[in-house]
Amino acid sequence: MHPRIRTIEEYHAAYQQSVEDPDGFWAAVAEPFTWRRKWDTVRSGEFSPAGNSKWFDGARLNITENCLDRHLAQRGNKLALIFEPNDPKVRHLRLTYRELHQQVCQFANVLRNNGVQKGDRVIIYLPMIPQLAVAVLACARVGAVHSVVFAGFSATAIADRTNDADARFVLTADGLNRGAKQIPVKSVVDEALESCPGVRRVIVVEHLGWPVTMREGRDVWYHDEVKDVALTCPAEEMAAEDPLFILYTSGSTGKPKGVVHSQAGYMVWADYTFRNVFQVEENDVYWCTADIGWVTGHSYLLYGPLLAGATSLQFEGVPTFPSPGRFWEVIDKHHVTIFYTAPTAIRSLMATPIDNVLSYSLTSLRVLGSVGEPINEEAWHWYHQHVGKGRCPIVDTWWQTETGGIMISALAGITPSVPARAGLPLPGVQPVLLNQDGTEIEGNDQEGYLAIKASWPGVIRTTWGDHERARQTYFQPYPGYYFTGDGARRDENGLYRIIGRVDDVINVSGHRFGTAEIENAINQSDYVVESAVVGYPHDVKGQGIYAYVICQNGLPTSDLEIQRAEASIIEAVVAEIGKIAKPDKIQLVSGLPKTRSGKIMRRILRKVAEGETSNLGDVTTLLDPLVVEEIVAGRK
Ligand code: 6R9
Repeated sequence: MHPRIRTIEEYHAAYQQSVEDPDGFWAAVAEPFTWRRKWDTVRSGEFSPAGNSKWFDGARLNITENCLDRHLAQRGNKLALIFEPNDPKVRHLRLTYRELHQQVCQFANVLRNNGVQKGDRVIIYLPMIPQLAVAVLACARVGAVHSVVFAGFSATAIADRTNDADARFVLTADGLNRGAKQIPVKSVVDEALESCPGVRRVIVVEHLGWPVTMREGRDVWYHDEVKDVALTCPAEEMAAEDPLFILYTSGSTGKPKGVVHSQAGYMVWADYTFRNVFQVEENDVYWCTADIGWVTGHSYLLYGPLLAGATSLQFEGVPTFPSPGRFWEVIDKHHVTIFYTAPTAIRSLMATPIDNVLSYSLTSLRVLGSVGEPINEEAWHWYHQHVGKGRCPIVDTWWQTETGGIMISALAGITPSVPARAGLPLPGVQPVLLNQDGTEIEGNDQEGYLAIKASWPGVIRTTWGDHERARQTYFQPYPGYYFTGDGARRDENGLYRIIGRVDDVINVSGHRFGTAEIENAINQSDYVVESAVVGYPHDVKGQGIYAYVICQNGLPTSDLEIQRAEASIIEAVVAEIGKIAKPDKIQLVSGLPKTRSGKIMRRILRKVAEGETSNLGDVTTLLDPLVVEEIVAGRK
């Protein structure tokens, strides 16, 4: 394995070198990878004005040679992937590095035989089964740009992403298991592709053995295609800055944007952060509970662990099926040593009887991780005491789809791990707190907008098809900095505490949604004239979605009318985005609080949703102050 930070002194030394001599620092980190050709420059490009960071430019490589081929000599028989199915009665599956290498090569050959070429975009809408991991790596092997769409998104969401990425290939399955539910995935894809004329080929993996409609000339079964292909597949040689993947994520405006990551920088960043944050050892069994459809699954279920030659567990199911002890049962069953999950999962399990966790030994655990949203102190302590039995350091990892990997976090057992603090920045990360006017706030015990001062290997390269959008979102608000969209506090010891989004993004169970995106969906309902969506504190989800909606024909009066309107609103959101974006509360209103210039005063709507109705601030600039009284009175 590559060298790793092992003491606090080594952390400080590495950090200092990464700031003073970034080229030397990152060249040394990148050295042990398999390169077809080394780089000409370590870092180039700029944040401002172009927003065009480049890392290891001139280098040539294939990331799957680094995830798989280079481990074969020493770790060929080591487990790469452990797959734990949704139903505990179904036998688990284990793949060694040699077996995973072969499966990826076979899938890659199937892609090539079906016309996939370097640079083509491939949409992957697969459940959390081994073929999802294999398919992602197969795309990387042939140089295709994968774009995984979480298999809970709606047909409309798939279609939007497929068209935005101009993808001609889709990989999917017949159906999926999620707890007690089974969902017909292929039929969702069929519906989506009615509005995607560019798609030429759909490759379908059989998982549940369900009947599906196969469209002649477009759809093929994976098991038919894989029959006669070779067991090896030469890897495509990629340039360092060629795109590796697109992952769509929500912002404060418009449709989700396709965040683009590149080959070399992303690889170095995923590997470096994985090894150092989790302090991975050769015999660890590592489990990240995120779906590969989110960035956490990309960087820390798949790429990071495989680059590091670790054993990664992939779980198809949900934390509460068949019982709320499932996570802990899986940890004991596979002797998991490092466990990485989200605060929302912890909170939902905390709410169930404590015996669900106390009846498992959990003695294999060594390191615990958290990601996706701030972890509240109560959840932190519960996790520490009942899961970690007081002896496992917790790494609260702050990062974003756009950052490619972890930015601020404890290094397990090395740098301080304090409840409700993400902690210190990783080497290479220079966080700053900014004032509204963009000046840096010096010193500790301070709060401001969180921005990053210098480029790091995993920084977003562009938003697919629209570089200007990336520039305007991340690099223009505060020239010279990458703007995160989060607010943060630097405590008296210099540890960072992430407060939450400062833009119109809501974080529901660790998943990002733009308020505008949900409003657009709600407005698709025939009942709706206008809507405004805000987040509010939610015990389990972190934030819940509160929707204020003005209906056609004024306020409905009968219960039946209200129910119909609400059902139609929910249906619209499920159809446009998916069940995960369903509003938690809907309040039908006759008007929204607007300024004279017509701007909705979200501050007021947020306060009402939070229940802080006694202190609404200044409402005198409102066009119609009476609206506020009605909204307060009708609060859900
Ligand atoms: C990895 C991931 C990013 C947003 C981010 C922030 C929130 C993530 C956090 C956290 C506090 C943490 N966030 N990790 N907030 N503490 N440890 O979640 O990416 O889906 O793009 O979300 O999530 O608000 O800006 P992504």
